[in-house]
Amino acid sequence: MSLPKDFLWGGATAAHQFEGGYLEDGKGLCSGDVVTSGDGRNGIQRRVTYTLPDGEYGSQFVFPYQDLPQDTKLSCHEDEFYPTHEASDFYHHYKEDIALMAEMGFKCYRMSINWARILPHGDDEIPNEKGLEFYDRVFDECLKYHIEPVVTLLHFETPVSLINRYGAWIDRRCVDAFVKYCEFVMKRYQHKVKYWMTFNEINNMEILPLYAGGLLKNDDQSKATATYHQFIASAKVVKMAHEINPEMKVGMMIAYTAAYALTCHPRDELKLMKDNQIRHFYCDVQCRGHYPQYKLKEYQRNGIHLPVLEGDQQILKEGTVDYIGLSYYSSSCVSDDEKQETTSGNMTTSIINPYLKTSEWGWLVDPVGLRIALNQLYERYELPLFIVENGLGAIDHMENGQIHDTYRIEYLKEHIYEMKKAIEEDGVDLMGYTPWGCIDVISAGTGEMRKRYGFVYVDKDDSGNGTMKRYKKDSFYWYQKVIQSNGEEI
Ligand code: P53
Repeated sequence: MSLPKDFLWGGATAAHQFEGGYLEDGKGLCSGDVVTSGDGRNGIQRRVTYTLPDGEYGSQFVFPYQDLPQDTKLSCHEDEFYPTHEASDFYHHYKEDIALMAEMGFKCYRMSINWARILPHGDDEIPNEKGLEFYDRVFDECLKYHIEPVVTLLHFETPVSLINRYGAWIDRRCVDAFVKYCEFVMKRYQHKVKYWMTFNEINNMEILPLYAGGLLKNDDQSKATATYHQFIASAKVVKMAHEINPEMKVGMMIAYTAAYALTCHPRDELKLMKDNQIRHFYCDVQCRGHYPQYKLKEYQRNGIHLPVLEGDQQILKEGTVDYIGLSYYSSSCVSDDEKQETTSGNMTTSIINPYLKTSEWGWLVDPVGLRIALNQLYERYELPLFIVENGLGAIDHMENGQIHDTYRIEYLKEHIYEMKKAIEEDGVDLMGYTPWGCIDVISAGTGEMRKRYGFVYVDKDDSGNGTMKRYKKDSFYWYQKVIQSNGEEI
């Protein structure tokens, strides 16, 4: 048995973590541009920076997140270092980078369009032609090598102007702005891009409301409202995409983990059931087209109201997604016993699983969990799946221009092995596999450069120093063989 011939091997990045050129050619600020570094150690997390009405400047942790002061305006400050401003400078290296992807044999490249590059204020009447031209050049370069672009429409990049004017996704106007932005790019690129995803890790609204929804608040009502608006926006975009060009496929995207109960105690199992509901809620709405009962009951219990307008039910129903994109890095373990010790990699917290090792950043490593995750999603929704992120964030050491990243090869090899089992033995319909940060990018969780995922090393450090030169790691040659053999040689 082997993988389908058209299996989409590739790699993934996001605009704000990879492109740099943060104000170039008319781009506006996005939420990813106003966040500093912070590796989570010594209690220092990434901070979002802002200005108060009296001109005072302040900052606050992105995680754990708290409501920002009233009338805050997000802004950059000259004394701070913002790692995404230059990032890996794909903006000026795209030809070289796409050539490297082609050399590895990529069939697809998952990337995001930065909304504020197209509409600097998020809702401009006329799109920024220079921004549109940049992505034309990127897509043309991909297509030259027969690399299929896979585009995320919003990957933690809500325009700051929308946040400052009306709180972004908390306001229905953001739905209209997003749909308009999508109309511009989908019409423009319909003959270049077939695969789209609406919101990256839509479920990150739970823990990272600034990233996921451009929210300045962290209360449950705000998050429920913003999520509702994103569901409506996504559904509208799916329908619109099919009208613009029926060939286009639009997926949702979720951060997925296989979750386990620590023991077979019924209370642990119940905890697991609830934990899975938190996760599946997003897929339930986007794949089935309506809110599940358990969520409506929860909202009712907690006095949360959804900003429903007439016709919304129909919109959700008509805009179910074509496929499910997922990120998978680790599994998690739950227990009803609150005294259980947790592993707290930044932003992913789990009860320690005695059978699993953790990465240097505290993320549980669990390849079998990937097979379980794929089966869970496929059984539940029977929609094609697409692993659009997976990988190991690790520190690489360069010796004489070489990087021997055996740990990364090991991680990916084990995950690909389980992924193949899910396809070949369990019959999961999987469209493709795009490991995260295929060329080193800035970490979303920490803003670090040294938390690297790539097959290609970018010479740059956490303070922004370096030549930006690209070096092929050992994993580059390994992945090249994997793709060449369509997953037979891992
Ligand atoms: P980093 C956790 C925290 C932040 C973003 O993460 C995350 C996750 C994992 O679910 O999601 C994705 O860079 C995200 C990417 C991100 C990647 O995980 O903190 O879609 O933007 O870079 C890896 O190691």
